[in-house]
Amino acid sequence: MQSSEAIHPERLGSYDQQSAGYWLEQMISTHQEKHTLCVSFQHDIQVKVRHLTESIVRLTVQAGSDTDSVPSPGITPLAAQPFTIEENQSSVVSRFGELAVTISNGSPASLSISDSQGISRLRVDSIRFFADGSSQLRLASEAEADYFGLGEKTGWLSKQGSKTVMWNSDVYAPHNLETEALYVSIPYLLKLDAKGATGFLLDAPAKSEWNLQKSHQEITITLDTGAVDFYVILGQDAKQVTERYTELSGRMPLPPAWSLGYHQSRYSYMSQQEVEQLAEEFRSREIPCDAIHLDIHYMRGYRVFTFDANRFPNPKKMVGNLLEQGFHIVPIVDPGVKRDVEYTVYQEGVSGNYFCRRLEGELYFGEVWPGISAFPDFTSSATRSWWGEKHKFYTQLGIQGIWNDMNEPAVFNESKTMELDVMHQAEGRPQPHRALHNLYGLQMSRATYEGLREQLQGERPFVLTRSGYIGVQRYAAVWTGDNRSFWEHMEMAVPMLLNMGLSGIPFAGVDVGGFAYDTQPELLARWTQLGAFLPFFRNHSAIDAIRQEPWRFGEEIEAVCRAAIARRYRLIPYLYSVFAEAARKGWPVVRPIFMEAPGDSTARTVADEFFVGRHLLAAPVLRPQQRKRMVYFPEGEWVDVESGLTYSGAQYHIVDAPLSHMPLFARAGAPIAETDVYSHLQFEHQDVLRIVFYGHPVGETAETLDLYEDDGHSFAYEQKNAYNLVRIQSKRRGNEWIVTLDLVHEGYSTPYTYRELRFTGAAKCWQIDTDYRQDGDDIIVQLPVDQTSRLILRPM
Ligand code: MIG
Repeated sequence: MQSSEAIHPERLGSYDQQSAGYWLEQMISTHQEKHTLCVSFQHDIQVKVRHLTESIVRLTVQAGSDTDSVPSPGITPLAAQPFTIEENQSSVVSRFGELAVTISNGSPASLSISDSQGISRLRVDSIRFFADGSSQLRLASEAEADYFGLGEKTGWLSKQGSKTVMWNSDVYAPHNLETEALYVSIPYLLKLDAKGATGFLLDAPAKSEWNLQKSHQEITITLDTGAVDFYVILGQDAKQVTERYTELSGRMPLPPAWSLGYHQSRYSYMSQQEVEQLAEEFRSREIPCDAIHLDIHYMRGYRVFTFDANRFPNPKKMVGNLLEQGFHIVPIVDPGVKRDVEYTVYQEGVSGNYFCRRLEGELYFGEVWPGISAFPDFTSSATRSWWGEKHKFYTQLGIQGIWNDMNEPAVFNESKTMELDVMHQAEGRPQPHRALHNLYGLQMSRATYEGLREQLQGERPFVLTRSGYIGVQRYAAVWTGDNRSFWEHMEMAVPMLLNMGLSGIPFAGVDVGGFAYDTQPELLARWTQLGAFLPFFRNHSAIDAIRQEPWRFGEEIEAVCRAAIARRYRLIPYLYSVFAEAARKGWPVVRPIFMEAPGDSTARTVADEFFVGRHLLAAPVLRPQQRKRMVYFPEGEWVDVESGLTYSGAQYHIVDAPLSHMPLFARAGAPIAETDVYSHLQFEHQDVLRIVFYGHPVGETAETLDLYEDDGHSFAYEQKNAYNLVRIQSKRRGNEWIVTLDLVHEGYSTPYTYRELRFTGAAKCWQIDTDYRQDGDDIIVQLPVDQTSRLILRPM
């Protein structure tokens, strides 16, 4: 006897899942709802267009007229603006500011976004919906366009030719060119072509697959579930688009100064005694260090919000003593809460209904370090406040920084994460994990940041996270997870971090020295030199790898590492100003060469050098035994900050790269702010501020440094305007070299009374119209901090 199952539709052979879909096609009607343009299509599909600024538009495409896709928590909502509309038989055009959207009727219908000159910048050729709830977008592409961004990905700087998956994943290994998903998902592309720069941001917390590999003609994006909800951002160049993109995704608040210092970590420093000895070692060896991280062994049986009393008998004393010596302790906090009925965090989580549950009501359990564990539902604000509140356990000990790991979330099972049907409450809009997976890390770091912010009474929190989504920079710095001690992994770090910067995450870094695998002396030296110029600078190694503190490989390597770390500390006033720029404008701290040389087509391909801010060009050494390297310099002149040798730009040069230091170049004549090196960073004790000009400017356009200064630890900069912004400009006017200092904003009283201007090598060829002193060939001028100044240098 056969049952009805015998004629199951999917067994009949004619069923083809692909063809079961339908396209966005056949426009039916248009209407306006306040500042939203609504266009109805066949199959009950609605396209909604909202112009958010003169250069940013949001488009949603979804089935059913009564639902309306809501921006995810990755987005900082911007209100829709009024627009004009033109309609004819075959298209609808909406326009506001620089941007127009053209919806062209047809089978399929297409969406084109064009600029004020009417030039199409981005075209969605088709959108297709499948019966299983997935959908696919095809973006038109052209051979001359190039793509960047996509957040934390392996591979080259250009994303043309790559295939990638947005699905936050705990990937211990491998991190190689085929690794499609890592810990952070930023579904964002920056397109560069002759017309300018264009951003494409897909707000999809569910899985999406991006294929830039098929051809140069199209990009396909397949979305597992949910509405098609995306933003297009227009601009002239990468800087402008990044600034606008971060209006949408949010910007980093200023981190505490200490977090810009050197961090030492290991999986794990096992005891209080070991941590205290480590700290002593840094101070006695005179290697600057600001933070020590505690990995999972500080806890009692991996229970978060506990210390193991045997290994860490007196955490309060330890934290206090170390703080006095200028070390911050950063303990790891994972999301999994051990299922232990005698553990208060577990009890509270259950009774407060803070953990993820199935739709039917039972708790979800997964295995992680503590064994069977429950997982907080960070999509709910009640859970976030509870979790944030729990951090009193740490803040009462004097801790100001927290390290969030395993928050993809990682689970020890085949899928490596939570089951897809586990529910998230999402503030009254419950959805399964499948739809919200990529939000988990973002929402956990948000809970952590907000909790710390409340408890630290005006001090700035530091949060480090492994997982994240659009906007993670609002709450945390990101490190790129479990790399290995391979030269190739150090090399890969550069394009990875540059693309993260373009994707809105300015404060990011990689495990210096490499996490897994045994590092090598020369590799550690070169990696420390590179790390010193990456935004987040932490040496970290795995439990089974050899130790890799800076002194582990003898005196020569130790001296190289010490010098590299000290170099960063010397440049902190410059670096901090670049951070402040990232906080104000969203520009990355480390930038691809093309970002500061938009017209230069060679610059677009350079993936093994980068800018720190606008004026420092770092050329890390990425090969063993390499003592020279090729460096591409964009237009202008460039001065090797160690040797003083000058290189002219718009060409490659071979430069010396001795083991002692990484090749670093300053834009000739541009202001670079430096200070003296101390064991740790404390702006209130900084007694020298030096503005150094390496070489002299060649062009008549002013090169600017907006020197930013504040106390480095409080929110007074935000709440009381307690900061200084000094605009320092340097330029040529005919034969003369003119340097100006303008006090754009004064609100912070510096510990020093003079700023020292140092013109390196200038005594040989320049004379200056003011009091100065000479140090070798350098000219030194002292300027009182409260004075606007103008200096003129003339050739001798
Ligand atoms: O499965 O806490 O990426 O930095 O040392 C390993 C132990 C869990 C992964 C993190 C790594 C950390 C390690 N963690």
